[in-house]
Amino acid sequence: MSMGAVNLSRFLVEHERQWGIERGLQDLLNNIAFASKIVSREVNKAGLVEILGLTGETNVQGEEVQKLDMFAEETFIHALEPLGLLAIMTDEEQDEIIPIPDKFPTGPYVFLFDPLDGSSNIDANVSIGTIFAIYRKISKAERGVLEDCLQPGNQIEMAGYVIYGSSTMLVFSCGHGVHGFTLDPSCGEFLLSHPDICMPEKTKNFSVNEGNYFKWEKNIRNYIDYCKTPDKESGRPYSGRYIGSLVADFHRNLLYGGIFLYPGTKDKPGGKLRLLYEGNPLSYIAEQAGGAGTTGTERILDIKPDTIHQRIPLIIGPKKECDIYDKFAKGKI
Ligand code: P6P
Repeated sequence: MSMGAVNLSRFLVEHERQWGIERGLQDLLNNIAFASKIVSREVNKAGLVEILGLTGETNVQGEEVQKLDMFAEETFIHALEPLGLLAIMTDEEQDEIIPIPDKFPTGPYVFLFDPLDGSSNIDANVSIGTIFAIYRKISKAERGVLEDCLQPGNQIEMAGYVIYGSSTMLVFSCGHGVHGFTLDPSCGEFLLSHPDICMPEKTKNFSVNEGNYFKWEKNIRNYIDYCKTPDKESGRPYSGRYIGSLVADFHRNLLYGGIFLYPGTKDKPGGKLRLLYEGNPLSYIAEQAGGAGTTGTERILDIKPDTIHQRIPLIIGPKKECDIYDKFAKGKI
């Protein structure tokens, strides 16, 4: 018999005893879900502003709506800062950490997020996403400080992403597997649609911007050539699948089995993607689903961040495939 519709808050309550999820963490995730519903509504009407002349608030102009990542950032900040759950926040759009205003109480958690990754794709109606990671405050300060935002990903309490695509999905983990919820706009609830997501062990796709091919070191080029070399036993050549929107590429590879790569280049050895807002949360999800996240020389989650906008080479995929990548990167193959 079907279990009936299970919404996010019921899922969290049902697993509270079994997983020991603190009520504060549940409240935080429920409010992240709330904020993402608001963002989803704006993302889904972005293309209509011109046609319908949607003005909404008096100050909404065409160019305002184009700044969806600013809208998303404000929506998450305004939804989460009054809750008395956060000590500090920071996000990819801000140069500095975001303190909790004095008028609000603080709490034990640290919220790091990328409000709307891939937003440059919105005009082409490509799926985009919000990515987040939640840590516990470690400093003695009552209101969090920079040190609280520079923890390694192996300290993550909860992480996830929201993908605004053909449907809006929230995928998260709090250390007990990966679970996906699909937004039912007719009732405004995220309903459990993908319990216990496991990343297939077999690599089906490889996702990389091959336009960078001649900027990579030889070892990296050798791995990409390996992905394209026919080999019956390993199922190569892998299919090339690259959307250019991280959350969309990651989500497809999580479900279908694939390796995502944004290696460093000779001019940018750190690559393009950020450790705090992309590398750590998505590597955490990948590991919880049985996969891995590596730079080619070290486990992403073990990196001690130096700065809040630090970039790292990001390779995420099936564990076996990431181990093969590491061997190529180290020149062992
Ligand atoms: P490139 C989008 O701009 C983004 O930040 C990620 O979503 C995506 O994976 C990457 O950059 C694409 O970068 O250099 O391949 O266009």
